[in-house]
Amino acid sequence: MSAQGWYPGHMVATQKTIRELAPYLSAFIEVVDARAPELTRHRPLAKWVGHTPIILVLNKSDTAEADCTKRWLARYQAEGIAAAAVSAQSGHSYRELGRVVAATLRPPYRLSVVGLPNLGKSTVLNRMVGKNRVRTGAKPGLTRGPQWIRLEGGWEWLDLPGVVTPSKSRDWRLKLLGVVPVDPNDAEEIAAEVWRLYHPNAGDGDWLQWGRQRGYLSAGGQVDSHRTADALIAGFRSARLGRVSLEEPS
Ligand SMILES: Nc1nc2c(ncn2[C@@H]2O[C@H](COP(=O)(O)OP(=O)(O)O)[C@@H](O)[C@H]2O)c(=O)[nH]1
Ligand SMILES: [Mg+2]
Repeated sequence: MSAQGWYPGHMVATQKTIRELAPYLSAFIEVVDARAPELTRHRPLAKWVGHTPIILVLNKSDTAEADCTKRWLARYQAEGIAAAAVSAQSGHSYRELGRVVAATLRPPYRLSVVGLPNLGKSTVLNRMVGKNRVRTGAKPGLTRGPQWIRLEGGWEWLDLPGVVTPSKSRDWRLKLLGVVPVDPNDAEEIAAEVWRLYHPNAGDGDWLQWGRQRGYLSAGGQVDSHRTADALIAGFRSARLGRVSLEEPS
């Protein structure tokens, strides 16, 4: 099968849009997950954007190990990559992104948010532009195209439609992070991995005990492994089980 044979049509469209818009933008804001910033980067983006810089936003930092996130930022700084750690959902430190942009670029700041699914692109954009902002540039017939949101101080945000999809979609960590859907058949395997994140020396079925203790039982009094797996995955995602990073800077 040719490389184009399986390449999703909407990705071709997104790639085309990004390539065409790049010359008009000051930078792309690439949203990644602070728990796995390299794994959740979209590798082909660097090729698509040409000379337009990419600023990394390590979002969901409220769920990552704070020290690990600091090490990532130090590493990006050492590599000359502009990066900010934020939590767009809580609003914590989202101004950091504005500081990094202002330190890196000159106004007007023409920016667009890109990244893999579910990393918080819309949440970041809403945080930066204010939730109820009227979208300028919305004209009848153009509502599905890219829309500029213009703010004071030379800030211009392009609400770019279309998502990019990951190429490494079999990685269980991308499923756990919600970038790739969790197949119900995979949930238990992922749950066992989640348990090991918090209990490195755990045995294979130990995660099921957690479900038993919480009363996740099926009709026969057996532990309900599906429900337990879902609860572990949800507990990781919300960091209710604790803040854990999945990737360390090497
Ligand atoms: N814990 C946490 N969750 C977030 C954060 N930002 C976004 N989310 C959640 O991540 C999910 C995906 O967010 P969304 O903005 O729709 O992602 P998009 O697909 O990249 O546009 C939603 O459930 C958000 O509430 C964050 O900083 N921390
Ligand atoms: Mg979105």
